[in-house]
Amino acid sequence: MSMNVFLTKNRGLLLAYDQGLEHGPTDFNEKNVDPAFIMNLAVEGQFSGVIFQKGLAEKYYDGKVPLIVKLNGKTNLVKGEPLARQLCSVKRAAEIGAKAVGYTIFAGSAHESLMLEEFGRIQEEAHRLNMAAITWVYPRGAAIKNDMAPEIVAYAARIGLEVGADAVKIKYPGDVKSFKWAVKSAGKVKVFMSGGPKAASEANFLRQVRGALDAGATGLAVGRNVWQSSDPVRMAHTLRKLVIENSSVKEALRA
Ligand code: FBP
Repeated sequence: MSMNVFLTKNRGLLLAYDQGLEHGPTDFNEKNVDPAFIMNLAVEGQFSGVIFQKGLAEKYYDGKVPLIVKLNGKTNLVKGEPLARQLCSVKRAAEIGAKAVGYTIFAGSAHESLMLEEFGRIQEEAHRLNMAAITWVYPRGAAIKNDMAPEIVAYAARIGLEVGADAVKIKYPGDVKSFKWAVKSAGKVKVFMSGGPKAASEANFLRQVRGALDAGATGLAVGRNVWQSSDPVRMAHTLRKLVIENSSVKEALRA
């Protein structure tokens, strides 16, 4: 299924806002705790898509930016091997207006088979309804010693291809060469770099994004590095220059 609705010049910049479930409001401040603020940011920041859980999408989605509904999720209150089960049907996501569904697979978890099986079903349903299926592949659990190790990141990318995803969201392992191998391992699947916690230096974060793009990534799915920024709209425009306009870090910072 095509990711085209989320792409400009074959690139995409997605705004992630499912952290309220994954981490709780500890990630938020007075402004960004309000999903309406994020919806406005998605529009003003000219994002290619916005990612919400069902609850936020039902109450706050305004139809102005393509929607991805995240179908599974978990809190961080439960310890042990990670498992995130389906919380919203593909049909319901389509009714709310989603053009794609998102689903996290914790590869390497003792429960990974449940998530692989669930995603398999979701992918088929999504494609029947003409929607793209995006998977966040996060290697995690006691068996995973280092989720940023190049071979683990490449494995995550390959899982996206094997399970029939249209796009896969993975972490940046820190260098272009390793990410290039991950992108190659993903084959025809579009690869999105996952943002991560707010970086100490904005320039460093931009350099990582530039590295991911140089390695062949389609784009970036980012949350905290934008909405925790002191000027989220400016940060969004800087990232847009980098991702969509393919500019250098220097040019993007000048804009
Ligand atoms: P961020 O850019 O804020 O990292 O968002 C990307 C994301 O994948 C979210 O969709 C998700 O909630 C979060 O990261 C998962 O974070 P963690 O790696 O801490 O579980």
